[in-house]
Parts: sequence; structure tokens; C-alpha cells
Amino acid sequence: MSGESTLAIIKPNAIEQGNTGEIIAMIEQSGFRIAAIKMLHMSTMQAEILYEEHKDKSFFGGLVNYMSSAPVIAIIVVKENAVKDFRILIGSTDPADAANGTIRKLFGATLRQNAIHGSDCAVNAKRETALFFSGFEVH
Ligand code: IDP
Ligand code: MG
Repeated sequence: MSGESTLAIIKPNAIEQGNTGEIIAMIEQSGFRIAAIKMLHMSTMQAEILYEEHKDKSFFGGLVNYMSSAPVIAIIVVKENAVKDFRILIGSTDPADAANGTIRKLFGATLRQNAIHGSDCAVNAKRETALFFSGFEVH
């Protein structure tokens, strides 16, 4: 599997609404290949580390509580320009602002419950991938 890799996380609201299959199908149909996938229930500490860049923001506590409230699905996706292209596929942070046809537009409920996470740069992709998967290397 060649290309760049990035980390996706399907958030609790999308799983609870039964949208997991449609989201994974959209990811594959957009040219991404799945290199690893795992369902897990994050601890508070794991969610705090994932979102550490936001620790001083007013929404941090609510975000951490939400992301550790129920299972999520972490996925390593691979494609040329995966980091940038995956952000385009998911759309803007607020589903209300996201472009038509994006995952957040289709499946996001609120700004917090916006269906999916995607790493915002290559450095964060590597850091976030290491939080969920050990021994993964891009070839
Ligand atoms: P991103 O997920 O598009 O990279 P970030 O600004 O990194 O957006 O924020 C991380 C996550 O925190 C968002 O996906 C969203 O779930 C949540 N979030 C961001 N801003 C707010 C806010 O103002 N209120 C509540 N939740 C927020
Ligand atoms: Mg972000």
C-alpha cells in the first residue's frame, strides 16, 4: 500500500446513529485504503492526549467527555496526499459550514458531535496514529 497515511476516528454519534458502514464506504470510494482499523473505548486520559493542543479552550472538557463517552473507530487510511485530501473529504469542523457531500455535512450532528476526526498535518497524523496503533510504518 503506497502513499501517505493519516488517522481517522469515527466519533460516537456516527456509530450510535448506525453510519459506520456508509462512512467507511465513502472513505474507500474516495480512493483511500484502510491499513488498520480498531474499535475502542477511549479513556479520559487518551482523549486528553489526543486533543492536547486544545487543553486551554473552553470546549476541551466537553470534547474529552464526549470522545470518551462511548466507543470510537480508529482507522489508518492511506493515499497520496492523504492528510490534506482526508480533511477535504470530512469537511469543515462545524457540520453547518461543511460543504455538501462531505462526511461532516452528511453525518455530523453538532459542532462537537461532527461524526469524524482527521489529522490536520503530517506531524499530528504520526503522533495520533501512535496513540492507537503500535508498530505501524508507512512504506
Ligand atoms: P477539527 O476536528 O476540524 O480539526 P479542531 O478545531 O481541531 O477541529 O477541534 C477538535 C474538535 O473539537 C472538533 O472536531 C469538534 O468536535 C470539537 N470542537 C471544536 N470547536 C468546538 C466548539 O467551539 N465547541 C464545541 N466543540 C468544538
Ligand atoms: Mg484539529
